[in-house]
Amino acid sequence: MAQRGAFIVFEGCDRAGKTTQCKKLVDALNRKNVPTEFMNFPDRSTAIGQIINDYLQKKIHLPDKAVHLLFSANRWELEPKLREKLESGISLVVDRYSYSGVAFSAAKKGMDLQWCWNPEIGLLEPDAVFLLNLSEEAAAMRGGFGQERYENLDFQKQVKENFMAMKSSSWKLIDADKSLEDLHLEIMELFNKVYTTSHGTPFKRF
Ligand code: DGP
Ligand code: NA
Ligand code: NA
Repeated sequence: MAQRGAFIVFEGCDRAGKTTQCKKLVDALNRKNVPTEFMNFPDRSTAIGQIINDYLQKKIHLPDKAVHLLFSANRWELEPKLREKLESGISLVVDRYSYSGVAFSAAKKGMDLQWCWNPEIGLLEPDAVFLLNLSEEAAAMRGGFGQERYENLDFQKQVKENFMAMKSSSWKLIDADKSLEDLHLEIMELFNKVYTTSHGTPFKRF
């Protein structure tokens, strides 16, 4: 049986460069013959994901708790696919996961971390979480927010605090205020450490 793939989650506030770095990591690993796939949450392509998309684009309104459970259901509906890929030896680089779920939902009034965490219990746990951290000043220099729900400064500050409150020893806090290439190299090194720990051998020799 193939050795299980590594499962890496990227988290962070909006505009930290997560999606770009996820895709660069996936490409680099595939070039080094580490079979790797990109996934992202919310996955807007499913029926549940389409409701989430309408909610984020402010086309519909939903109560906070209901929408939190939809985001969570979106992760659960893809859980069999994640499991299957990891078990077949494919590594996964995932752009947002349960931690975004909890950090964003708990930033709302009347929602707390524990309530938000409950529907996430039992989902596959990543080998590592890479938290891309960008100061407000550096983020502001990257241009304005988009038009989607949650894309405002006060909300994002609360989200960042929530990420910090959830952080555990398997999280790598990464300063995202550097060039694309420098950030990519740092992430490759970190991935190599995680891969070596879970697989016993590095994926590349130095
Ligand atoms: P993205 O497509 O990565 O830009 O994510 C869409 C937005 O949804 C982003 O602001 C983060 C937020 N988000 C991601 N997962 C969850 C979740 O489970 N719950 C809530 N409330 N928001 C989430
Ligand atoms: Na966004
Ligand atoms: Na709250």
